Amino acid sequence: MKINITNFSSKDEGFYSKLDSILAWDSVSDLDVQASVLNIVDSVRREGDSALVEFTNRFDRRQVASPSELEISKEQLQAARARVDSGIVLSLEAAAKRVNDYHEKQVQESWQYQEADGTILGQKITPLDRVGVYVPGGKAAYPSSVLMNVMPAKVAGVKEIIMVVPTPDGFVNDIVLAAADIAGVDKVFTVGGAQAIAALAYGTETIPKVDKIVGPGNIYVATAKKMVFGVVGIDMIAGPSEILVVCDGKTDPDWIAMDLFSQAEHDEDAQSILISPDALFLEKVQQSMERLIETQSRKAIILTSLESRGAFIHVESMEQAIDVANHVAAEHLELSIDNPEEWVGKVRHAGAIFMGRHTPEALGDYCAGPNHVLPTSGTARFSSPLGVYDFQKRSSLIYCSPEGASELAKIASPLARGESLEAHALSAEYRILESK
Ligand code: HSO
Ligand code: ZN
Repeated sequence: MKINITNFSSKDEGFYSKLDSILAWDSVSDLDVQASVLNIVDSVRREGDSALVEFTNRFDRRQVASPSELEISKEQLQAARARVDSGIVLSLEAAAKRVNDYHEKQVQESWQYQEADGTILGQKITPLDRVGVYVPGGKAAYPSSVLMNVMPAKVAGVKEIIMVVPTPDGFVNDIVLAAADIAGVDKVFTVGGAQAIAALAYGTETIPKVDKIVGPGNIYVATAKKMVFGVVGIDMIAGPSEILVVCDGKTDPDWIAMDLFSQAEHDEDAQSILISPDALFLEKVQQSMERLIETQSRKAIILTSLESRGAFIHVESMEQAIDVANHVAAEHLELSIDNPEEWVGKVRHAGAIFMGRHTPEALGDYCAGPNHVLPTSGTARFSSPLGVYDFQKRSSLIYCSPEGASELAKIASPLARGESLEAHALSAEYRILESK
């Protein structure tokens, strides 16, 4: 079957503006959505459980009578885990172990140093007390995302992890519950949407108030997260997933076709881009895609994604391929080339860099170890993958010896007087030793 994918070349006139036009992603939330989310968030903040139950019954088509029915017990999590195919459980356990081991390298330690006069300065690291993890329901329910959001919080030492997951028509995915059990989630509630975000942000009689909310969600969830930011911390507002593959033309075209499909199958808005200095290779991948699409269970989603947002870009050289990759700042960058270690130093902007022909994004999505929650929509220019550092915070430490205080006061006092803050000046000056 023919696939109409945008094809262009770095030699085309206005190349970068053409590129920018296919990257453009409008993430501005809709005003109607904002109005309804504001109403939901405000009702849950004021009325707590009663509003939470009412919205849950309305939006998820449930008949919850008492808020206590919203909690999934530890026993229910274990029962779900027992129902899941043992091969899947083993893979979840193996993935959890690898994700844990990788994230342990990210743990930040407190530090301090002492100056000659005895003054001590430092930084104290403390994990967050309580975190909420939002897990989408329905077709976007990814057990792997449960691991990726929960494991770094665990490694950071977060005391309590609360997971929320919508259960439309009462349906809950057993593999998601098994993943929650394996990752060590403390409490699970079957609520979703903006009402779940509000419940986590403000607390209700049943849902404990958290300090930070992480995890992906639909437009209602994203809008609610933006709204409660400041009351609680949030991770990021993720856009559709993207992959950019740079290939020298020597990888099996079927492999590259499938790597592009693997991103496209996530949703119609996902974006898959292939860049190569080898024009003939681009044609071969096109042929592979046209043959392989027929075998795909998510064919319709893949086609919409590729035809609306996909692109093949022919460049003059590998240098130029990397320049374009830096311009895109993709969530996932595959360097499907002979010597990725020679080129990786030139990559400045990418959420995750997959090095070499044997490193498809799919392995990183599930189990290599690094996090799959990554900056999207070009935000890799200034932000990083979700990690342990998102669940730890820093406090500054200052201890002044009498001599140290006296010396610092001599610096501080003129500055305080320059700002006309007399109490500051005096507070510092009282500590000057000679003046006593
Ligand atoms: N590629 C997705 C993560 C994922 N893939 C979950 C499969 N399951 C966003 O990085
Ligand atoms: Zn994926």
